[in-house]
Parts: sequence; structure tokens; C-alpha cells
Amino acid sequence: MAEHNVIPEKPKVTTDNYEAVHSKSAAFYPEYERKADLKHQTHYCPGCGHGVVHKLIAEALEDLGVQDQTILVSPVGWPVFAYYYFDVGNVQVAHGRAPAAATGLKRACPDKIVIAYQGDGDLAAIGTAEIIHAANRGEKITVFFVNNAIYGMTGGQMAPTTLVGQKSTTSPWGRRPVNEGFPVHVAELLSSLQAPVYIERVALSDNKNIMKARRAVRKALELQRDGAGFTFVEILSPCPTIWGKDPIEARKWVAEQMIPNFPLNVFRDRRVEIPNTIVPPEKTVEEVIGKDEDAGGVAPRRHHHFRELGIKIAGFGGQGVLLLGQLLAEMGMREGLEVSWLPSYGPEMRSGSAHCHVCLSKDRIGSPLLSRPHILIALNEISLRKFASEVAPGGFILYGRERLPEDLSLPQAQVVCVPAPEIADKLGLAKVANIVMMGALLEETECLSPATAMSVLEAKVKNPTLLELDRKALDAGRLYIDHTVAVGAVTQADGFAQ
Ligand SMILES: Cc1ncc(C[n+]2csc(CCOP(=O)(O)OP(=O)(O)O)c2C)c(N)n1
Ligand code: SF4
Repeated sequence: MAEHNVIPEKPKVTTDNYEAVHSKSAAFYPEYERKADLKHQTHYCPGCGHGVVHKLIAEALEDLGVQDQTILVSPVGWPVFAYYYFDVGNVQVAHGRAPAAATGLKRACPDKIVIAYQGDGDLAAIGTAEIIHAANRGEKITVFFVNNAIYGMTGGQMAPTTLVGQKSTTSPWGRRPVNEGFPVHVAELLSSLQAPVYIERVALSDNKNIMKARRAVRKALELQRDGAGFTFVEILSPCPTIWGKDPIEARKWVAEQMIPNFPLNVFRDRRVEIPNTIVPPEKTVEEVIGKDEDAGGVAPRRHHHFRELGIKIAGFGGQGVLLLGQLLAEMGMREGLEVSWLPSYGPEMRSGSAHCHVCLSKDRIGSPLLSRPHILIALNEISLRKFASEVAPGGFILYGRERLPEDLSLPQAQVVCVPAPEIADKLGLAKVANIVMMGALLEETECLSPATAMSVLEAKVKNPTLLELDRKALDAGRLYIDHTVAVGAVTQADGFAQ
């Protein structure tokens, strides 16, 4: 991203025939990445309001000199393509969640300009809760709400803002209040709240109104730059394609149909002082809630031979995949590391596939999601085949079977096979196979201490018989590595552990 703290002089574009007076805002990328046959066009249809709104925002960012401080949050819907155009920090989020993501970003980085750019399907349907609560908390973000009265991207289903009588694929007879309710007036709804500082509705119906929209966009961003509070601009916007109109008719439809239903207005324009009654805590959390006796105190910090270790554990539901991850994260925490645990599993709790990511780090963790884990613990063959190639070169794979499948070659990683189910069966309880794997992991990699493992198990497992089995399973996993793997009896020719 280029430096833009000072308003740059735009380079003049001159040819033999003309000198360009207007040129593309520097807040846009010089070139938009598009497939070869689409290079001459943007994602948006001719006459679409999104292109105009993009332009208004980009010009405002450039003129205010805040391009380098800006984070644009774009959710599902046409707004999600914004990252192809704006040369700012871009974050894509799930449907409706932009105000929540923007809240987190702004709180973590209060000096940034954080923008949520949302459609009406996104903001006023699936994201209703997020926008209302972000506005109600007075988050210091700016929301640009592009209201085209329809779900554009998915081909024209009814939106909460669809007009009474307006046809859509899901209201083919036209919206009927008795069945589908009345259109939701978001700007009015938000202006019933105390915290917002600026709420305006504008329209892209003609040049005069576009200039008003331009001023509103700027004003919202200026207010955010000056630390004011929650700012919101609703923009009535044409969607010629789904409305089945040409661009000129679509603009007319905004003027003649949308504006009477959604009156243009400044609904809120005042500074709000939200009383800050937060006083710094006088006591530590431990002093307030007491020491967690179950935790057995914090284990002494030990030397770790890694700065950051990403572990992926995979298998099927019922194998203790997620629990193994939780235990490792808890152990890391007790050893003074930053930790994260990110589970992923299907709707079925048993027999469906399940995996989790565990990060252990000496530094703050940027993302709990691991695209290149250092270690894979695969508890079944399906997971091994699915995830082995993700392991970082030089990484380690712990496979919970006696040997690798004949046809599988894993040259990039060290592989150790441990027949955990058989070991657990011999101990008398199949479900401690995950603890056998934990023992093997600790012995082979020395990433965490077995003593910490026992202290965590003692805190979590209340049944003494089960705890004893866990202790045996942990030892069995460690011994297997020491006695069996060390003599090369089970690791595979493909791995370089032998
Ligand atoms: C969780 C989830 N539900 C539904 C969808 C399907 N979906 C994609 S875009 C969209 C509607 C977008 O409409 P709007 O927010 O009005 O934006 P527009 O495309 O009109 O600009 C929907 C429902 C999805 N991607 N994710
Ligand atoms: S379908 Fe509508 S909202 Fe989507 S790009 Fe085309 S005109 Fe714009």
C-alpha cells in the first residue's frame, strides 16, 4: 500500500488528444485483478449503485488522507468484492457479521478507520442483531448500508427492505404486508437508539442526490477520524439487473418508488458523550475469584524449544479429538504460553469427521487457524490422507495406527506410527487411545511436560479409576516411543524417523 498521509497530487493523464481532468482515486488499485476476458469491466453491472458508492468512498478516503489507516470490512453479498478495488486493509466476513468484526477491529486498533460496507439482505436480515447492537454500543465505526431493496447477488429474493407490492423471486405476487410484513426502515430504527452520532439516508437517484451522498460519506468518515462515535449512511441504490430495468429507468425507480418509501433525511447529527464509568480493577482476577485449586497452581514456566507450534489433531467424533486439543491448550497455558484451540466438526457428534487446531506460542497468536501445521496427529486413515499434505516441510506426523498405508508416501514429514487403539484396549478402555497419543507426542517432541499433562488430567478427570487409566495411557504412549519406536520397529520407510 502506498503512503497516503498527505493528500497526493494526482498525476495528470495527458494524451495527444486530451488531458484528463478526473482520474481514478488513488484509494483504488491501479489495476483490478480480473480474468482476461473480463478485464474491461468491474464485477458490477452497468448502472449498479455499488460502483458509485465505491467511488464516493475511495475519493473520500483519498481526500481525507486516511487510506493507509483504513480497514474495510465486507460481508457476503456484492459488497464482498470490495477487496478487488480498494487499496486498503480488507477483511471479508460471514453474512451479516460486518458490524461485529468491525467492532473487534476498531477496539483493537482505535486509530484505524474501520468501515462496514453492507447490503440490505446482509444488514437488515441475517445481520439485524449485529447492526442494532453495534449502533447501540456506539461503536466508533462507519457503516455504509447499500439498500437496493433486494438480494442482488443471489438473483433477487425478497429483502427486508423490499417495497410493498415489489416482486421478487420469493414474493412473485409482490410483497404483501399481511404475509411478508412491511419494509424495514433501518435508519429510523437506529435513530431510536441513544448512542449513534450520525445517521443519514441518501439516494443515488440523480446527480444532485449523488452529490449529497458524497457529502454524507465524507462526513461519516470525518466524524470517525475525529473519534466521534457510530456513524451510519443508508444509500438507496439501483440494481438495474435484478429489477429488470435499464440503468436510467433504475435511477428513476429509486427517485419515484424508493425515496417516497424511504424518505431522505439526516436522522441524527450530534455528538454523544457516553459516560465512561470503567475504573481500572484494583485486584487481580485471582484475588477476586480465588485461586483455582483444581488447577493445582500454575506450573513453573519451562523452557520450550519452539517459538510457535501449530498442532492439528484429526479423527472422527468419539475418538477424543477435541478433548486432546483442549488438554494440550490447557497444558500450554499452564506452562505460560499463549494458546488457542479451534475445533471443527460436523453436525453428527459421533462417527463424523472432527478436527481441531491448537497453537502454542511464546508470542500473541495472530490466527487460531493453521494452514501449515507443524504437527499432525491423525487418529484414523481418512484424516491422515486428508491432512498429511498440509504439514509444513520438516514437520511431524503422529499416526494412530501400527503402520502407514502401503500406498502412502509422506516424504516431507517425519512420521511415527503408534497403535494407540490396541494399546488402549490392552489397558482396558478403548477411549484412552487419545491419551496414549498424547504420551507419544510429549515423548517424541518434548513440546510440553508430562508432569503438566498429569496436573491437567488430575484437574479434569474426577473419576479416580479413569484418572488411573489416563496415567497408564500417558505412560504407555511415552514408553512406546522410547522402547518400540526408538529401535525402529514401527516407523515407516517413507518417513525419516526410523
Ligand atoms: C450464511 C449465508 N446465508 C446465505 C447466503 C447466500 N447469500 C449470498 S449473498 C446473499 C444476499 C445478499 O444481498 P444483499 O446483502 O442485499 O447484497 P447485494 O447482493 O444486493 O448487494 C445471500 C442470502 C450466504 N452466502 N451465506
Ligand atoms: S445484480 Fe444488482 S447489485 Fe448486483 S452488480 Fe448487478 S446491478 Fe449491482
